[in-house]
Amino acid sequence: MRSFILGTDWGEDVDDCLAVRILLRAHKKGEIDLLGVGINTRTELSCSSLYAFMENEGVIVPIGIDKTSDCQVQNISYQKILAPLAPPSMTNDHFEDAVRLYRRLIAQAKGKVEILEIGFMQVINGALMSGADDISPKTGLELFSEKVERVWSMGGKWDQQGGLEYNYSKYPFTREGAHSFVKNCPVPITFLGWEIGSGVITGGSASDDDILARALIAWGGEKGRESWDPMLAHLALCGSPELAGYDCVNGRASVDSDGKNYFEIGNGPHQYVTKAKPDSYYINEINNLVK
Ligand SMILES: [Ca+2]
Repeated sequence: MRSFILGTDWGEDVDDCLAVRILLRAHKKGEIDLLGVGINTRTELSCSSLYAFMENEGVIVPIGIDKTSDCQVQNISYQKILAPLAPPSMTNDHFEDAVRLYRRLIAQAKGKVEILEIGFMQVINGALMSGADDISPKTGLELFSEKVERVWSMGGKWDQQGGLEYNYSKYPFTREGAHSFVKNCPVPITFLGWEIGSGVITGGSASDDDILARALIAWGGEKGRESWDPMLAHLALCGSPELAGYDCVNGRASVDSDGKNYFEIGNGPHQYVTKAKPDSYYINEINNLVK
């Protein structure tokens, strides 16, 4: 069975809720092993709201959080709805540091691990650049080389050289994380860029008593939300661009220190996807996975 770790900027945008649901459901059905979820943003309600969302899905997996993240989440509306459903007095302090979680899950995995990133890159980069510690005598680079099969990243804007996208450019620490990770990662990365999910609206068909609908409404997405993150989850679960309805462009990607992305087509460890089907195809696929 394929094993996954998920990194999310939980709380920033509501499309993360759709992606988390898709992965939790696949885990619950025994289709994948979701080893854990690392949160790369930080509010007082981060971990408790994610825990409550998992509990509502009927499956809890380990949660970690970047305890030093200084992002300023503007709209925590769905965290406010979810957090009161968590056990009383649960705080971020009850959860592991996200870089340690990544190291531990990768080191302890029996086989290969795939990592999905639907938010900022400082945690996965922190894990990659980490040194030996009490978890493992191996460096992050050694752990990734030996145990990580592939990274799936929602980020970048690949229909133009110098594209600028939120996850890779929002804050100085996200720019540095994306720049370093794409440069140093020793295993293949598949990118799904901003241009893929833009305008593809999903989630609006969730019934009113569904916690997902309540999260969408709280956030301001009554009719659904653009599908960056659930499209990456769907792509990763399918396991290849072709099976998920995409073509791909192969080569070598880079992200500069300003967060702008570039791509050199040819032989290389990277690929970004382009749509091979009309938007209605992806909308149906994702709505079926989250309804
Ligand atoms: Ca996200």
